[in-house]
Amino acid sequence: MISEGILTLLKREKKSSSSGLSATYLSSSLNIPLHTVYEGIVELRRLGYKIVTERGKGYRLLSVPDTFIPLEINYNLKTKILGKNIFSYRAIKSTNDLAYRLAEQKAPEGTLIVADKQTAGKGRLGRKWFSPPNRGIWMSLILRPKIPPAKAPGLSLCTGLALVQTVMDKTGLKADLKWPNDCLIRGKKAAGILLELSAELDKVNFVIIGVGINVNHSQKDFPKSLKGRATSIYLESGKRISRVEFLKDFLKKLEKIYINFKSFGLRYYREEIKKSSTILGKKVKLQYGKEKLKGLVKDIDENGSLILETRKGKRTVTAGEVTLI
Ligand code: BT5
Repeated sequence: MISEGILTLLKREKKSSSSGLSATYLSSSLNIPLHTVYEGIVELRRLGYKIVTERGKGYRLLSVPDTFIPLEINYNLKTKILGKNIFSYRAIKSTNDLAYRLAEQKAPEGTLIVADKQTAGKGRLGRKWFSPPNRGIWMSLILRPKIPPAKAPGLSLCTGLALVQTVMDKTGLKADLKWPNDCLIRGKKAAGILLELSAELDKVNFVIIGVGINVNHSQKDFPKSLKGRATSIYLESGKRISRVEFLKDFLKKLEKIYINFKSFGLRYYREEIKKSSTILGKKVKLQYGKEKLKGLVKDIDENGSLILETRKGKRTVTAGEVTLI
C-alpha cells in the first residue's frame, strides 16, 4: 500500500528528527511517481495523520491519530496470530456479534474486530456494556484453540492476566482480577471480558473473546448509573494513553499467554492469576443460573474454576456472579 510506504519512511524520519522528506525523495525511495506521493499524503492526512511541510523542507510527521485504523494497528505489531486480520469501525453495534458471524464464515484465528464506539455493546447475561466514542477499546478476537470445551473458560482469566500486565507496563498501576471476567483498578471496574463459545461435546469450534477497556474516560464520560463503580486507566493513573499502543501491547502479551495456554492450560499462569485475584481467601456469595452459594474462596483450579468451601463441602464452580460478603 502506497500510504503505508510513505508512512513508514515518515515515521523513521521522525525518530531521526531531520528536516523532513521531500516529495522527490519519497518518490525515488518508493519507486512511485510524484503525483502518487501527493495522493498518499492527502490520504494520510484524511486518516488523521498530522503532516506538515515548510518551504524548502520536506514533509514531517507531527502526530499520529489515536483511532483504530489498520495502518496504525499493523505498524510494528509484534504478534504472529492476533490482529493479523483486522476489521475496524468508527461505530458498530457490538464487536462480539460481528466476530461471531465472521467466525461462522470461517474467518481465520486471530481476526480482530475493533471499534471506536459501540451502539449495542453487551456484557454477560444480556447486560449492556457502555461504550462511548474515542475513549475506550471495544474489541473482539476470534480464536480456534484445539482444547476441550471445559477448558475454554480459562481463556477469560488469560485475557484478564494480559490486561493486568499491560496496565502495569503502561502505567505502573496494579490492576486486579475479579473472577471470572472483571479487571478492577482500586476496586472499580476498568475492563470487562465476555467469552462466547461455539463448541461440540468434545471440541471447540471457535471462541470469541470480547474485551471492553475504559482507557481515557473522564468522570463525566460515565453515566450516573456507573458512578462509583466504574473507572478508567486515565482516571486512576492521571495519564492519557494511546489506545492503539495499549491495544498492540495487549495483543502481544495475550498471544504469548494464549500460545502457552493451548499447550499447557493454565499451568504457567495460575499463580500469577491467583496473585491478582481479589476474591481468593474471601467470603463470597455466588449466583450461577438459579443456584445461589455462599462460601470461602479456597482456590482457582487448573481449568480456571473457582473452588468454594461451603457449609455442605467443597464446590467447583465454572462461572457465575460473585459478590464479596
Ligand atoms: C462484562 O459483562 O463485563 C463484559 C463486557 C464485555 C464488553 C466487550 S466490549 C467489546 C465486546 N463487544 C461487546 O458487545 N461486548 C464486548 P458483565 O460482567 O455482565 O458486566 C456488565 C455490567 O458492567 C453492566 O451491567 C454494568 O453494571 C457494568 N458496566 C457497563 N459498562 C461498563 C463500563 N464501560 N465500565 C465499567 N462497567 C460497566
